[in-house]
Amino acid sequence: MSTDQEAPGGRDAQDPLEPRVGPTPEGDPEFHPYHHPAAGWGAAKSVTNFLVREGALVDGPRAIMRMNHENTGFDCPGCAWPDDTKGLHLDICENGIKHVTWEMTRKRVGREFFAAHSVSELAEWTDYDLENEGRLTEPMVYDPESDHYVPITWKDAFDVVGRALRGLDDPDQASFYTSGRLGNEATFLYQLMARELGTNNLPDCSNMCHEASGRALQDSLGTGKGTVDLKDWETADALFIFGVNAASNAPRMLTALAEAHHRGAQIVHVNPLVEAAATRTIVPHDFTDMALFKTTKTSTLNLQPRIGGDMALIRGMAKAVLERSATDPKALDEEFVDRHTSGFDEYRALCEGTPWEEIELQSGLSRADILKAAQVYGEADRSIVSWCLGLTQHEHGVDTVREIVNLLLLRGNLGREGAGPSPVRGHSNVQGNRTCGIDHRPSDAFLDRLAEVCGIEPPREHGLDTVRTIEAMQRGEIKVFVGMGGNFALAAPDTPLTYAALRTCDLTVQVSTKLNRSHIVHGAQALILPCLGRTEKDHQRKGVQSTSVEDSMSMVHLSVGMKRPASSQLLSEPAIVAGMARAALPDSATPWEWYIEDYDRIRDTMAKALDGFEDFNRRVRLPLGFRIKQPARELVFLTPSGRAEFSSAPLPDVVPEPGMLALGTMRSHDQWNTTIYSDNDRYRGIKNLRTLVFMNRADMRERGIDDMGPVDITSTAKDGSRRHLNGYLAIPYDIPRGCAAGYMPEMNVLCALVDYSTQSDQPIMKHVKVTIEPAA
Ligand SMILES: Nc1nc2c(c(=O)[nH]1)N[C@H]1C(S)=C(S)[C@@H](COP(=O)(O)OP(=O)(O)OC[C@H]3O[C@@H](n4cnc5c(=O)[nH]c(N)nc54)[C@H](O)[C@@H]3O)O[C@H]1N2
Ligand SMILES: Nc1nc2c(c(=O)[nH]1)N[C@H]1C(S)=C(S)[C@@H](COP(=O)(O)OP(=O)(O)OC[C@H]3O[C@@H](n4cnc5c(=O)[nH]c(N)nc54)[C@H](O)[C@@H]3O)O[C@H]1N2
Ligand SMILES: [Mo]
Repeated sequence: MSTDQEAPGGRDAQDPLEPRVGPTPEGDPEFHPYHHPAAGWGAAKSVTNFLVREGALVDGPRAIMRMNHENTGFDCPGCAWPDDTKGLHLDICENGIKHVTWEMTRKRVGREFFAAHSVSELAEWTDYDLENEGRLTEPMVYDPESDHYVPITWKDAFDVVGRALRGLDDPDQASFYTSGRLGNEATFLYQLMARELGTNNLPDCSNMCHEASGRALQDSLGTGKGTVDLKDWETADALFIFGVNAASNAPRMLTALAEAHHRGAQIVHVNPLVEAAATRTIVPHDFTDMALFKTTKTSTLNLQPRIGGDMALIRGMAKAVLERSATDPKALDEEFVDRHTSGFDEYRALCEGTPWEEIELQSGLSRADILKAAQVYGEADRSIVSWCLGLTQHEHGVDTVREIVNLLLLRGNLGREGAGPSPVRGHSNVQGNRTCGIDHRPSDAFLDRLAEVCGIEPPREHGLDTVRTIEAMQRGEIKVFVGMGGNFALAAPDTPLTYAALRTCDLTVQVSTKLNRSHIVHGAQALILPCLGRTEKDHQRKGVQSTSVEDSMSMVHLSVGMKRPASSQLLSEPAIVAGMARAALPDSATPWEWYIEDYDRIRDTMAKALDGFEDFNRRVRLPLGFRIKQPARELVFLTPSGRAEFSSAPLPDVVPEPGMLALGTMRSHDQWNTTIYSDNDRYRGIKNLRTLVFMNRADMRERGIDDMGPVDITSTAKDGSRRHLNGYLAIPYDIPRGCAAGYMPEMNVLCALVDYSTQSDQPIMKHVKVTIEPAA
């Protein structure tokens, strides 16, 4: 890989030419289109192989039975889909099991490992091999003399952090990253520490994920979250699923889709790729279905827009509703629109003024197809629209989500059973992180209350998000970077530039469970602080502690670890935050140590400081926990007009320029973000290959590219700079012309840091402008 325009700060000789992420292939690359249902026996086989590989055949199944059990088990860290409320199913899936097993592995990375391998040597390893070494067992510090990580005591490690933070000229020289699996209690303490120090520099994985959804829903409805819950999913007449690969990334949604199909609901999938969840499934945990190979359809209509074409499709659906309302008084819910919304006239004029030709061109769909979707919507009494990254990681992510709300408002699909917006969040507690204060743009109301309850003076200036943190590092303005989970180096865009940025720091601290790239790409000083995983027992002075998490549908419940920790030296995440905070803020009046003795005490403070957390300790112990109140669900809109706001944004031009393609970066079935389980992608028919690009066969022919032939990919950024990936294999796939797709995190090399959305500041990871040519 090379960039014509060198990344500022230069590149270190020890960086491999391009990130080598996946495992060394076990055989030749294969591609055989997949024709089986999602989940079922393929999933069962894949799980068994995984349990064997991780040596977890004994503990694994026992732990899995305790997953997602109302308040007596641990919350599956695999995704943010809510738990089954009826308790009818064993509420688990293939990828959840893999994720948990990955944490419970018997493999360990101890001091002997670090003594045997220098950091320069580890830099040559693949990311798969790094993580595959197993669980971290004790705190380690980087020793520049020997280029090895060496053991350090917890006390000394906290002193290193404390000294670095105390020595800053300005607290804004520190940046505190969070990856969305951190429990609510640790989250609250973490943001408290940052704000007590005096900074709102709290970037998080949301900045790359659903920032657009939060901002859009906040602007439209005054509530930055979805308004529906699982019961609504069970009563909707129509479900519209945009831009999510549910069979891989939210597999428990398959159950909801199968149930919806059973009761005759309409299910419309909108995705440039027809993903496995858009066909049929064997309900993953329904053993009768499994035994009988009984499959259930999970779709009634599939639409394949061009990449970025969703907003035009939704505009077309809205236009059709309005056209129909001329003859059908029930097409539009005028009473709802009059009573609860603002901006309708302008929006109606916009829809009427947008010609069908433009809608067809920008969506890549025919008018007839758009009308099919509009008909489903028009005939359903109750509709839910759900979406994930296929909609958010675009320049116009905010506008598209607001367009969804526009469509819902037209027919009063809000504030009643079976209807509303339903974003599918990513990390298992990413929504809880935001609720509990991980926000680089906190509201004054939030800060006022924090100040009053916690007796601190929080800074008022907005802080840095993920992209802005990397930019500030490039300018040498960030001295200390703390990663509370996650793998910042590999997850962020513009890989070589992010590496160089991290290396400008005086100190990088990574709180992690497994070895990853962010330990190898580090600042002048570097710490690895190993923590308990969610499956593990957290013993503190007052006994075994539990933490709380919030799912995609705003349910907050407890998660209790049940396994013996991977090492006796691990600390819990709340304890690590408290340790760093005490070292950095020796005179702090916050009772850090007292909080850690009993997390109920943290929850008591949270109950006072956070909206919707009244009586937290009692309510979180209710059988299914509790639901955070959603004002918009009650038709209370905390917007300037006090009403739900229609937005009237022009359609973006998403048609690729001649010769260019729009490339979406996405996950394979066998990976969890930067964690790669294998180089197979079962549902897309891929074996032994990650360095690939899915293309339309006509686009391949036009460029003289053979099936599975090697290609060079070049992206062009806003500022004209180019980035390359060479020698990828082109897979002929059912994807619209002008579109291409491939895997993150490898393809982050193609995502320029400057290419972030001006609406959400999210990196534009689903619409990279590329050319693809046969390999030179
Ligand atoms: N097993 C597993 N589960 C996970 C994760 C994981 O890596 N592995 N990651 C978790 C996280 S953090 C997140 S955020 C979620 C991510 O869940 P997803 O959003 O499903 O993630 P992606 O794989 O990025 O895939 C997005 C989908 O968007 C489609 N797409 C691309 N461009 C467009 C477009 O312009 N329009 C439309 N309509 N669709 C488009 C792609 O074809 C793909 O199906 O999953 C979470 N759950
Ligand atoms: N090109 C491209 N890039 C993307 C995306 C994309 O679609 N395309 N998606 C973006 C999205 S949606 C996201 S969310 C980010 C993901 O970004 P991150 O959340 O930063 O990355 P992960 O891969 O989820 O982090 C994995 C690491 O988390 C650590 N870990 C695991 N469990 C625990 C735990 O319990 N506690 C702690 N402290 N650490 C733990 C392990 O050490 C593991 O190596 O990537 C983003 N990057
Ligand atoms: Mo995410």
